[in-house]
Amino acid sequence: MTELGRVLVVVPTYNERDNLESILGRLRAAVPDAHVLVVDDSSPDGTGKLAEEIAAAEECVQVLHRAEKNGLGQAYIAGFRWALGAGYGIVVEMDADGSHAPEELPRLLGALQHADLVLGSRWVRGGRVVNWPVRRLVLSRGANLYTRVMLRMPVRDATGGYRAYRADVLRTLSLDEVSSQGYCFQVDLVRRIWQAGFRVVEVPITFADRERGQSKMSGSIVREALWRVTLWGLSSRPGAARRRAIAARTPAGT
Ligand SMILES: Nc1nc2c(ncn2[C@@H]2O[C@H](COP(=O)(O)OP(=O)(O)O)[C@@H](O)[C@H]2O)c(=O)[nH]1
Ligand SMILES: [Mg+2]
Repeated sequence: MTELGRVLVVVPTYNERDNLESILGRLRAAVPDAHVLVVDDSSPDGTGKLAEEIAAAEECVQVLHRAEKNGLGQAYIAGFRWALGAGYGIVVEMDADGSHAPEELPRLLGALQHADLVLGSRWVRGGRVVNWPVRRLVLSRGANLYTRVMLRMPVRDATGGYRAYRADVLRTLSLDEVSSQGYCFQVDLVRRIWQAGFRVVEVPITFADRERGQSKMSGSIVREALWRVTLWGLSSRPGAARRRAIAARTPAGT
């Protein structure tokens, strides 16, 4: 419990059986008051069943089961709705695979006292990435550079998934309109929140590559991010709104 209310950590899972117990144990030790919602997309490896077993033993853990793998973004939207319905004051995003150290969460929560959204950032001074293959480093740096330029948004790590939101900020968003499925969901939310004028703060984190299980990153996730960021960027250029207004006024056939 903080001044801002109860904390819910939303942990999306797809085939994270070998990681779940460890991450939940570390989280419990690091932030004993936090509650957890595991959002599992019917993982074939039985992560959902394991989550149920943990939830039966630990009151602070709950599970949201989804019928099929529908992307990280939609799993988070479902988790956010659940969190807002249950009246939490702070909603945290954290991966299940150990890349986001629960021991760093108190620092993110501390920064939220003076911010509306806190991003755990790999790409600010003091941020680090451990053991990531070069192609992932290049992808992350490239994606963040492209995002920064296209959206003219002064954020160094808009693609990361270790964050703390004030629930009141999530409440102002039309979650129905967020159609991002994959990891571009992260860019989508920070963009909406920044454009609405809320305070977005980055705090450095050390991101370590997973030791067990497999990454779900894929070509289609990268392609979705590329076309969506391009579209958002083009539609928010100065003049774009004016051009749209002029087009709307121009009679058809002229
Ligand atoms: N529920 C759900 N979780 C997902 C999905 N895709 C990825 N995840 C989870 O999101 C987190 C980040 O995914 P990960 O594969 O580690 O991505 P990477 O760190 O970028 O390689 C992990 O906890 C995954 O289990 C999905 O479609 N549905
Ligand atoms: Mg990962």
